[in-house]
Amino acid sequence: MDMLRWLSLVALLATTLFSVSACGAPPREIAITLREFSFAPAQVEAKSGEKLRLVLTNAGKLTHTFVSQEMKISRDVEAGKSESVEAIAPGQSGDYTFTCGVPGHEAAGMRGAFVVK
Ligand SMILES: [Cu+2]
Repeated sequence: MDMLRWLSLVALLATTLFSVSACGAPPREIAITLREFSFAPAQVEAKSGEKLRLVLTNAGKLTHTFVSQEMKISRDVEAGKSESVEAIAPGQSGDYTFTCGVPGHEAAGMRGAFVVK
């Protein structure tokens, strides 16, 4: 086999392997810290339909929750603990609010948004 043919075969193989691995791509990890009374970051950018893994860490002294109706997430996070939750970003661009569901916490500032592009 001549060199050119061999190189094109290698290129084809590399392309195939790349597309297979891209298809099973792991979710993008986003760390969000919860405390009295905020989310940090309060704005999270995502692409429509993007696979995400949210790592929610409660750095506060009270239990907090992470609630997103559109992304079907409702997770309690005890003080000092971390919770990991997988989700798919909405298919349509826009701002999607997330909040803490503990009474009074949203009003105190525990509110943020996914900004989907
Ligand atoms: Cu809270």
